[in-house]
Amino acid sequence: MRLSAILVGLVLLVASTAWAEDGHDLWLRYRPVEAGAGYVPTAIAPVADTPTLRIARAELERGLRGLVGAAPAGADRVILIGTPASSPAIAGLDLPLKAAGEEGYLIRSATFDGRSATVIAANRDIGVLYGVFRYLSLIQTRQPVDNLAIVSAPKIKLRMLNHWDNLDRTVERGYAGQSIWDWWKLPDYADPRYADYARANASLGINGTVLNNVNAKALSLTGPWIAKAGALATVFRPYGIRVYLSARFSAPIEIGGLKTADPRDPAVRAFWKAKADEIYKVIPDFGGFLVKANSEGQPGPQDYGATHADGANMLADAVGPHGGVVIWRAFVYSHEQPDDRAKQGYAEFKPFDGQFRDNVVIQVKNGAIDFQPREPFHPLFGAMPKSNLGMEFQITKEYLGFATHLAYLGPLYEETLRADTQARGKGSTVARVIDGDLDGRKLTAMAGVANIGTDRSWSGSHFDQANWYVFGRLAWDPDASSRDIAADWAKMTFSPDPRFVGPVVDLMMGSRETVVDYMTPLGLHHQMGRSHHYGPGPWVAGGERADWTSVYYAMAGPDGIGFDRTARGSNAVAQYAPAVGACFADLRCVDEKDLLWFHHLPWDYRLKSGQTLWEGLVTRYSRGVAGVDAMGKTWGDMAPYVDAERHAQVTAFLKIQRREAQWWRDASVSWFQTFSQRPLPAGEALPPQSLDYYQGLSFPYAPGI
Ligand code: BDP
Repeated sequence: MRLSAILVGLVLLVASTAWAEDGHDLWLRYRPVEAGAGYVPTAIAPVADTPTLRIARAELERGLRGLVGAAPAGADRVILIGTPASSPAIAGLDLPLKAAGEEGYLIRSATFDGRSATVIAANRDIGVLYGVFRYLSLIQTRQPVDNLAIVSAPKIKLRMLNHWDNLDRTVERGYAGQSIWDWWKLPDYADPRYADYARANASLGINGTVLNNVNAKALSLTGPWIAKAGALATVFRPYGIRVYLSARFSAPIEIGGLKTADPRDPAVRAFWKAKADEIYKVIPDFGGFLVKANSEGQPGPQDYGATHADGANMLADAVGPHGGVVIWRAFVYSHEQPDDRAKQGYAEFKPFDGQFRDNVVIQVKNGAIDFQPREPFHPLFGAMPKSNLGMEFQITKEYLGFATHLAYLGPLYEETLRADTQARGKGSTVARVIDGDLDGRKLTAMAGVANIGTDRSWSGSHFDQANWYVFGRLAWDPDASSRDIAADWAKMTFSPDPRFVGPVVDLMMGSRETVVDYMTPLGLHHQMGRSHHYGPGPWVAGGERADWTSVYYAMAGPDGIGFDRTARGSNAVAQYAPAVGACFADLRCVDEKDLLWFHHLPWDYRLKSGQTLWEGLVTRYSRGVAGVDAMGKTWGDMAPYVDAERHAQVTAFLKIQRREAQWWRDASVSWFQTFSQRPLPAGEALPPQSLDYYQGLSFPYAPGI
């Protein structure tokens, strides 16, 4: 009796731990498909023994075993994987592999040795690995695999993560624990997580990673640290991932014993050449340098009266002979410059179009300020046809509620990529600028500021994994639909049950707009708490620089609210193609979602709804709060489809988000009402606390700084 009770207990324990999930498996869970789903066990034909093909084969085996079970001996279906060079069988099929390019793949249904076969072929091993992940994802998302004719190749060449990881393992704007790079134990010990990380990235086609913060330390370029980076590069290599380092521009002074870092100085140039040679000895496929120069106090060429082009080209000449690139950030602005911060990146870079080396990429943030919940696209896109322009998105949610707010960033990325710069006439989308199509550029890039850390879930929350995922998918194909990607992710990460996928994809697709509503509706921006950027801080003023305050951006006063970027104001609209700028400047044309980004308007200005601006603002804040309520309700209904552990975490985080959305609404309404001097619209609740209360809150230990 007692023994059987123990046994039952044990069985229950095993069953529940088998199904408890902590998110560590990401979208690569490979749980068994439902009986009757129509997938059958499949044998894998012998595969050539190269480092990458070994990984591809192991992945295929692992995926198939998990999803459909191991194939019995003599299974009548077989999968062939490889390249024509490594597999005579694949060479014999004479496949049209040209379209797959360097990194793409082809998946075909065929007959082989009288058996029905699936062929996953590529020109290079890495394409085979990408193809294997794609094939498995078809089963994971329950698509038919019997009659396949897929060709896929990435539209963007450098698809990379930027880690803002410091050498002490803190992560700037990181909300998922410590840095996954255990620098202290490197290079001697390579944590198994590094391979898991590479595997997850390879499943998306990400092929580069910048290991350290753009606010870089010169130390990371010294011998011992190059060795550490080298150990990581060794792990990542078979997964097709190259390592890059952020370079501190003043390194020649700090670690080279020079008096200057002037890019025109021969000794400085020699320092960087020698440094590049030293790195390439350890890391022969080193990707290159990422540089933040003359921005937010970082050193740069302008300290010596030289230009961004001088600085970037000097580094490009150092890494160029080794095949490396320099990624030079356009996120530059200075508080000594009185002009609108939104104009400064364009003003500093546009004049140098055509002066950067071929192996330089100018990396431009999606918008002209800084990763806000919503920004119009950056005016540099389309404005530098003779330069390589890359995209920088933020995956970590510095400005969208850290790890605890649910905000799927797919729609944000898609909104930017689909925006029409009209630079070469209609249809000149940002996607076409950065995939090189618009101006025939070959070196193309898309970077995402990573949200990865030591947290078991990698990203600090389950839904934040979707942001890593959608970033990778869009870097492969910037024209893909964020809704389709959300559906794939939800099926793979949680459940393919349509009763789950439908509501959850809708929830995800609306989530970012909900955050915009309760934080910064109608084109408001930069209204968060000072320095840590946590919570509302529309009153933030004074301090070391005006362009780090909220009042600089909202310009609220008794006369109204919003930043006038028309010709009457800063004239930032003039940095866009004429038709685009004219629309932004015209109240009849500009989308209301960008209204206060471009216009300063009276509180009684009439919105399209007929409400006054003040009423519209308040109702949008409240709509945001209601949006979180609705997400909570939907998620509650999803309990039958999700394991208890992950369901509980998402539920708890949604409660935090609900409370903080209310706080954003109440604090913002209280503050702006001091200027509008108008009552709240009928039915709107008064903020429960005084403005003093909201202003008095302080968060010295908020994460991410
Ligand atoms: C801002 C962050 C800051 C970064 C900076 C950058 O607040 O921590 O260093 O961007 O991109 O968003 O360089």
